[in-house]
Amino acid sequence: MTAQNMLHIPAAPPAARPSHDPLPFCFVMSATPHASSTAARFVSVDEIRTRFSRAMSEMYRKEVPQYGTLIDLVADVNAVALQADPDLRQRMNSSGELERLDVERHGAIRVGTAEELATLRRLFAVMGMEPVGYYDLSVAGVPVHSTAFRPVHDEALLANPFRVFTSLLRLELIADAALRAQAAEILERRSIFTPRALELIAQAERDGGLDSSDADAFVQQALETFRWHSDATVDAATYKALQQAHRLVADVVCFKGPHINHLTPRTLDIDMAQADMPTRGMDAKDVVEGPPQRACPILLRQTSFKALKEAVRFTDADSAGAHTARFGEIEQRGVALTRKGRALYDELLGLVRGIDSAGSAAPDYAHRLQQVFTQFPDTHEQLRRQGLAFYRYRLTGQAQASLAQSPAGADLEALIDRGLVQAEPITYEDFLPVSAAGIFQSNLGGEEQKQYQAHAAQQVFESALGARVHDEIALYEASEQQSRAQVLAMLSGATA
Ligand code: OOG
Ligand code: NI
Repeated sequence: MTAQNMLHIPAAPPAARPSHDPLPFCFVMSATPHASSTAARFVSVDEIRTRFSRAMSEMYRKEVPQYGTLIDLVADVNAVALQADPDLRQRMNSSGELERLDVERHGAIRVGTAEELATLRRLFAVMGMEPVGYYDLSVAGVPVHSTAFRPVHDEALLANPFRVFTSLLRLELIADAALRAQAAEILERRSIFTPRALELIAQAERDGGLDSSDADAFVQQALETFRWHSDATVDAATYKALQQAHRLVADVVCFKGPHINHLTPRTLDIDMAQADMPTRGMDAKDVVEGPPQRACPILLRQTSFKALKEAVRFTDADSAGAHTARFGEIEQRGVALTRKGRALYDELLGLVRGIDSAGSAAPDYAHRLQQVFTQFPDTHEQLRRQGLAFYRYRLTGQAQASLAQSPAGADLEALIDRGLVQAEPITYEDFLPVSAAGIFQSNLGGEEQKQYQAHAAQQVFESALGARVHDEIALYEASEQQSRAQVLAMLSGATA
């Protein structure tokens, strides 16, 4: 038996919120089937999420064939990376991430109204996905604010970490009052969920889960919300007017639903994947967003192929046009940073981007990024000891043997030095606002740079959502803390 499966670490509770909080936590269904006989027939929320993520991937592969090419490229790059780096393979294997790698991906959608967002929250809850983090993108000239729906417990993340970056349009940022009213009115008229999807969500909430065939029906019905429709719901003139307000406004308002706009597999070597994209006929974005290449990857690095121009039809009989929204993206994930680590990341990134208003479009951007980030420690030992990144503690195989002979003390550092405990980086499961803005910008087609006098409006977002979002850093803190307590309890001979 390995130290890992001896530990049986229970799920971390969601981060606590102040009690004066007017909004409830989002409704969460149990990640494991209930013990009662009626509930035993339910499939786990992890299983529903896995089926849904697979179905989305199949649908998107048909809708955007280049996404299939990207999946193949990433599979090849990952195989090469694992072969070239046996330590990486070993680390990913011991953390359980090797198995999740092939199923791992995130997607993104954009909605127009509070009601749409609140219903999405309920839909994602059926699959064990909860809103994590608040991202204000208005600062980067994109009139939305966002959260990511994702699993929050360690075991659920290992089972399938599928995430959906979800943005709510901030109509109040459209300057022209008449156009704003028109957009709101168009959005009011649409219903983005099928009646059967709504019934199944209500059923899952009422009964506490879905059985296998209802889960399949739910996945099929939910898929309808995210499907691409080439028939716009407006005439060509309305599309054009909304597009002039911001291309994103047209994308959100003029269609039947929030089509999935990209899906993103996880690669182990984003630089290799980026270099390979053109050789497979993909028009890659110029720079990789996020931190530079490092020995110890931190947070998240992302790049994409540019959005495709797709034919659409407007409601005026003979009016055909084109819309640019859907693309493919790849990501490389590194260790999650503490608040201190994140502050350093933001500071260094600000230094690089602040120099030049062209931001990441400046010609020597990659070089300057690399230079400035030499100030960010790049060994796991330093990152951990300086409190910059999060780690999960485990007993090593050696610990079991030594434990039988002599009990150990409670000094974690000493235990690590003696080789009884190992610290393994906790993967960053979230997104980065500056990077997300870069991904938005590069995929709207054209040079979309608008200035908004807006500020973060997390409370407005949460009241639209009908729930508070989790603080992502608190989730990592809880995971680290729990693994530390568990290891120390094991070593002091207490039963875990
Ligand atoms: C979302 C862009 C953000 C990411 O990976 O940072 C995103 C969008 O374009 O709707 O997906
Ligand atoms: Ni993305």
